[in-house]
Amino acid sequence: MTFGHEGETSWGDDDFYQVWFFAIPRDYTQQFYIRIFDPDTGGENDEIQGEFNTRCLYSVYGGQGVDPEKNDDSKGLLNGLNYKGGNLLASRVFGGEPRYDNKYFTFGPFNPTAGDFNNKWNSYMFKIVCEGVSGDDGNLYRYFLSRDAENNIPIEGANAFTYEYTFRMWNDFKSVAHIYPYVDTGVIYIRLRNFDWDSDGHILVVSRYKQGIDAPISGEDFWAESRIPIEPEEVGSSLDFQFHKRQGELVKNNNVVVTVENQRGDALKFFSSPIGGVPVYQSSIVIRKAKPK
Ligand SMILES: [Ca+2]
Ligand SMILES: [Ca+2]
Ligand SMILES: [Ca+2]
Ligand SMILES: [Ca+2]
Repeated sequence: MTFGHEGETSWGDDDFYQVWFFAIPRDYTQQFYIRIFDPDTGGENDEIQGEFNTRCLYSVYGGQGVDPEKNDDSKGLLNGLNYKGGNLLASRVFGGEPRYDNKYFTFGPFNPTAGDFNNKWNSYMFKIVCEGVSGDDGNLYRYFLSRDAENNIPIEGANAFTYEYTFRMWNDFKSVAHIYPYVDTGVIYIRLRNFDWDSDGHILVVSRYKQGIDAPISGEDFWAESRIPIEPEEVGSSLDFQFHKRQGELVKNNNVVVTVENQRGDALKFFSSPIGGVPVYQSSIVIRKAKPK
């Protein structure tokens, strides 16, 4: 979710832009595409304020300056820093465009080697920025990193991550939203920050070690922050952050922002398919003595 920058942060977007990264594994040597579902602001899915007058600029970057591990500014966490590091490979502005309403637009093809190579991940890094350059409405959209221009065909071993995720909660009571941050070696605790949660339910942190820790949520137009300790048993696995809606009166179109960092300030990557599967709490094994006969 990204709002036009003339919007109000109380609608759930703290900074009116969003940065996402794609990591393409080195062994993938074909071209690829970045597909955007409902890139326009208008018609289906989007959130009107007054009349639809929002334009969003999407920009794709490759080359040096993209990799957030080498260029801290690239993360897009702090306003005013140059989060546009890298070479501009493609860009397009969308206003209200019925042609792309509730449909896909495709950027590309791109060559993997046009990315910023990261040795640790053995991957080429790309970045896409969506900015609400005018207007005040909310733009809901979805990215798909694809092998194909016309269909969503995933690239094996690729992933996407962000340092600050702005999204809309479900518009029903039952559905639970999840993110699955991966806990790498060396993590002692994580810092969860959330913005404009509108006191909508609760955040539950589940792992194979945690049965469910409640994290504080924010209300209207402010950040809440908490520290969650990480146990050695959780290193090398994914956490499950569950976003449960408040029951009773439905909080509609609840747009929120969430960030998760480790104790060094490095963001944890959110995987759409958690590594090692969705974590399941393992209750301690009860060792029973054999019954005396
Ligand atoms: Ca739309
Ligand atoms: Ca408007
Ligand atoms: Ca949209
Ligand atoms: Ca909100």
